[in-house]
Amino acid sequence: MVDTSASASGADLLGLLGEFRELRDEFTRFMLCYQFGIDEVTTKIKILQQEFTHIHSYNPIEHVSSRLKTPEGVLAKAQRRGVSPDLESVRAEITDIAGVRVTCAFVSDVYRVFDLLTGQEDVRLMITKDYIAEPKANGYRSLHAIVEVPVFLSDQTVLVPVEVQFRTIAMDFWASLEHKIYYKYDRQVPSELLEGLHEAATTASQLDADMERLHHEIRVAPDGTRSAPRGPQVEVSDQAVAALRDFIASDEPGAASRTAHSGGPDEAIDI
Ligand code: 0O2
Repeated sequence: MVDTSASASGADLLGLLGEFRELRDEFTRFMLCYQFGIDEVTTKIKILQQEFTHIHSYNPIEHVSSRLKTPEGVLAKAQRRGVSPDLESVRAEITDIAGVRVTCAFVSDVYRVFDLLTGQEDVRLMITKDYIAEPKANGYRSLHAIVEVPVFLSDQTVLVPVEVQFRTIAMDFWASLEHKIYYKYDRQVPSELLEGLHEAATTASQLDADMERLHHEIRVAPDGTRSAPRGPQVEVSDQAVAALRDFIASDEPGAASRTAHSGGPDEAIDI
């Protein structure tokens, strides 16, 4: 005799396993898009950093870091927020799954990098929170932006929100300490410590203002000229420039007869 109940429960189990696998694949794809969003934004920031160093001989970015919320963290936040229990709603309402932090030396650089990133044509600025202009009650300062960037997959383009926090070194120092204290005291921080943190935030803000002023003074010489630029990482040799000049000239009328008399691109030229 065949045990139908056993085979039925076996089929149920297989169905359940299949469903579980599908859900895992869907959640993995969902999370992966946020990692790609982080990669896109991080690449953009690094390109700005390198281009700035080459063209303007100045690096406005000290440090770039990123974090992807854990899948458990995403669900916990969605539940706390009362988001409808489906991934589409989570996608629409939880905008800090992907996070990038850009640390600059000076406040002016914070705004400059923010403008350069959010001004790019494939970056859509969704939300800005300027906690530098208006610090939080505890003293927290940073410039937050939720930006949406396109991620090109093999079969579709997905628009991924990424939270980008722009801050100075002093703001970052303060925020890391405040974060540690907050967790050490399990969010019940003694009031004298809160006061101390607030004072430290004011000191950090003053430090930012002083550093900005000094930075401006050393960048601009007494005669109004900018200080000597740092050497670029990519060197274009005199020979390469001469070769480029010959290359461009080769397209001009009469170039053939000129090159017949020239010693070629490797010929030594005094510049
Ligand atoms: P984590 O692990 O750093 O990501 P929400 O993002 O919805 O929770 P809100 O208020 O809508 O909260 O967003 P907001 O104000 O833009 O803050 C988001 C993030 O900014 C936080 O993320 C922190 O990283 C940072 N932040 C905001 N306020 C403070 C603060 O007072 N102290 C410190 N140290 N960091 C702050 P998470 O999700 O809290 O943490």
